[in-house]
Amino acid sequence: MQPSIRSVTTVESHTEGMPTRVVTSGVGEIPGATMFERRKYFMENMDEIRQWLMYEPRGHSAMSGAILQTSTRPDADWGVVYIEVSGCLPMCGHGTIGVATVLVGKRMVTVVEPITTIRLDTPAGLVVVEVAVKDGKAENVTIINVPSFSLALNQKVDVSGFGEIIYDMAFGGNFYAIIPIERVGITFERHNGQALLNAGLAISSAINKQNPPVHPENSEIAGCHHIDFISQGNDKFHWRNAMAINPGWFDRSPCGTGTSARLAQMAALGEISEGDVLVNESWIGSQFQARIVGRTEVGGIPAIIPAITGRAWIMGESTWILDPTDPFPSGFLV
Ligand code: PYC
Repeated sequence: MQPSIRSVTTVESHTEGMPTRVVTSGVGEIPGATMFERRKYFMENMDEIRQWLMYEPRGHSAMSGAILQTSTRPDADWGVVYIEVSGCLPMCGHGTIGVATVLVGKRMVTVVEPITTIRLDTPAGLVVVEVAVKDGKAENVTIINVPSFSLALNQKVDVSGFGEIIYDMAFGGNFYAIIPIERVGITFERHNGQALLNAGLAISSAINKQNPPVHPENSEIAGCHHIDFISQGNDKFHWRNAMAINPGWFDRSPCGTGTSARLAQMAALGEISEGDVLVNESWIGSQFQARIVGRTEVGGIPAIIPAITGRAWIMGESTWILDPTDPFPSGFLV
């Protein structure tokens, strides 16, 4: 084997089509007293590891992953720092479903049938995950996500090339601008992908200049990099979404934090309540189911506790090395 200046092991999974490269060893304990601090330290001092694992030629323009950490809190089993091509999200739903499936599949938690409960220390707070297990295998995963809320309804933004666009801003672990797709004059069809991504980038850039959202309890969570173009499916609880994410890719999964934000927005509009199930479908047609399992408040704003259910599959395992002569130690994006 050639000489290596770095080596990490990963378990490769996908959640309803969206990859989660789960880093199981080689990064070590990231400094920080909380997972939010560890995420910050990682972004400021170790970002070359994210670029190395997410960008080409080891990843691709829609790559995503999660670094397993020891927990910083006594009530959690594992800690997680989420990584993706765009940076490090405070919380990632599809990533959490991938992590839980890997923890069960690799027996990194005590596996109990029919339900294995895993408590994860994430940068956005404690996330409890219930894994339905049959014959030792994870069949589906339900995330009890962080409190999610509608920050503002009927906001107006002036977007170059589109004029005034009306959107709702909601939080589900990240901020999401929710926009019925017809408002940008584009239909929900695969050949319109690039046009939707361009619209999403123009809208998020305009929102971040004119009316950037700020989390009411943590001003370090700010800005909107996810535009959720929605289109009704078969009935009022079945929706399709094209989730356009900076710098220009679609979530292949229905987006766990985006589905949580959408559930919070629907709750604020009185369109859904306890007992109803939202079926949220991704750009590639895969689905999450979402339910309201509690109510609370965040910084004085009414919030819901969302439960998001989806499936993930383990695809393989890798050992990544970095040859000192490799001309692309931080990868590249084209
Ligand atoms: O599932 O929360 C999610 C997510 C965020 C970005 C990509 N996936």
